[in-house]
Amino acid sequence: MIKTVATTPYTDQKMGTAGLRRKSKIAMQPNYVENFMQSIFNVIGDLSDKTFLLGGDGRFYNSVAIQKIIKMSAANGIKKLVIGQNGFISTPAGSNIILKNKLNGGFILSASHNPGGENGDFGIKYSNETGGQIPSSVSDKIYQETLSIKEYKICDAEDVDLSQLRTFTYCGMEIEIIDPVKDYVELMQKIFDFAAIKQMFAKGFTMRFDAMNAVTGPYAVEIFEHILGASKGSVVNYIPKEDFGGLHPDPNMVYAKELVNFMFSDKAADFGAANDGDGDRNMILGKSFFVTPNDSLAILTDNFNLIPYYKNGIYGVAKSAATSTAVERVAKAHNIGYYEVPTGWKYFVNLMDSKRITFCGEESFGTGSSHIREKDGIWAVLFWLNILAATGKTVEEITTEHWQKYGRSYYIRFDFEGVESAVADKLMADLENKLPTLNGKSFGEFMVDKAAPFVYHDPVDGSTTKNGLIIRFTDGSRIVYRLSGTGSSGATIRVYLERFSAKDVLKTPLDMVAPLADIALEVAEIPERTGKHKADVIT
Ligand code: VG1
Ligand code: CO
Repeated sequence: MIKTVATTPYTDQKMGTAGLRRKSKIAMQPNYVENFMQSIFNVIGDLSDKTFLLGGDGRFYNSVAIQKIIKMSAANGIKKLVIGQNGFISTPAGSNIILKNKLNGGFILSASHNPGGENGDFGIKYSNETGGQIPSSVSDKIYQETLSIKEYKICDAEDVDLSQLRTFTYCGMEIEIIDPVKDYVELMQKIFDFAAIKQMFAKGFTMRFDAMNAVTGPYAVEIFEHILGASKGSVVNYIPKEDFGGLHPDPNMVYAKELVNFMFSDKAADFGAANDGDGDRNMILGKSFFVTPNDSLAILTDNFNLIPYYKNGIYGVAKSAATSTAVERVAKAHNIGYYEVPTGWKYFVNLMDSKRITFCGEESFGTGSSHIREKDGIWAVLFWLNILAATGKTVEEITTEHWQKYGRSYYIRFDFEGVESAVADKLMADLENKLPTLNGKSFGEFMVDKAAPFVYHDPVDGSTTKNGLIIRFTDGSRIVYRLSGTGSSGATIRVYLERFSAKDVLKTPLDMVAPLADIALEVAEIPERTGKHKADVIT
């Protein structure tokens, strides 16, 4: 039943910040998924003793791709696949399964926060035995392999029925179909004080969780409504849909509009939250109040001792370079380790494995801890609920008290989307060359302290990664520039603006960073080079 099929390479199968992401129509080309998967298998080598996890966020084309991957896994001699029922598993739940069952890795079919559907994006994230996504050294090898691939192996058999929980043999390979929710729920129950949260709901606390028609719906209904007792209907958009019901499943102020409008209306719940397509991102809202992911990371870290699982102490905390410095002040106050890494969760994995950090986060609505090796949307929501239950305070009170104690890093991200790749690359290259000339220069009240590329030396594997350009000012303000690595066409220039204020903590972020925005656009010549005078997305 095993066939060897001749193929020719695609030249665009390089993984980005988190796996391979392409327009669905690109991924649907003949042998596209097959070439990519065979390249991974070739790089791994002997597969006869390997067990992998397989699942996804349920987006368009997953149901086709998953059957291809099952048949190829069998043909390539993989020992066993553990598959989420109906092909579903969230990215954090998948990481937990890999770690808990000591699997050799896993494949999550998701383009994460990117829109889905035939005209949206498809993606594959590849994790290894750490439970986290592979380092660039491995993805580089896979990319090289995709450029010379000549054939792939596939088992010529019927599609597998993924709807029943069972273990069976298929084409000589063992398959176990698992409940994607159960183990994840058990993990959350080990970490948080479910009894306290349940009591808070019993007293009338209200929440709205927007699953954005993506993978977290079943997890959220089970945890928030069934177990914790949030009233029925607290979880909205909870049925995963192939095109996410047309939503852009990116939980932020722009794309989670329905939730934001509700939470800023007079009908608002006490607490609001949303997750992204594959369940690793989170947005936190109070009544007419938004918590930036930067502040959220700082607040969670500051309150670790309220959570049963962390109350004996935490090793340290890390953030991506583009994330605000709010958590740095918390790390100093608690005298714990503090690290700054390039954008992408894979850079946190070594720090967690070597017990340098417990918490980590990114400005892009990602927060997590060493309970797994991916960011974790529902974990962050439960952490907030646990803080609210333990303190009896509101989201707004927790956050403003935090600012009063530590000062506030006003923070805004500008995205300039759909820029021609050559234009974006040149802009970044020219800006990098210009950086040394900016040192000591003044722009109005802001004086440049240091302008340099961000270079990370991994303390565990010794690798060096360069990602982004940073202009730091003498007052602690920062401008960070980098190109997105998750888009499926063209380039997105991200400009991250941060301004610190020790005392003045109740101003409007956009007003506070406005002078930095002017400097950022001017220095990089964004309007002249891209024709854009305004960002396409402001978060
Ligand atoms: C973006 C975010 C980054 C995040 C990545 C994956 O990458 O900025 O912080 O880790 O998406 O998130 P980029 O290269 O486009 O800036 V997910 O939820 O899409 O896996
Ligand atoms: Co995601």
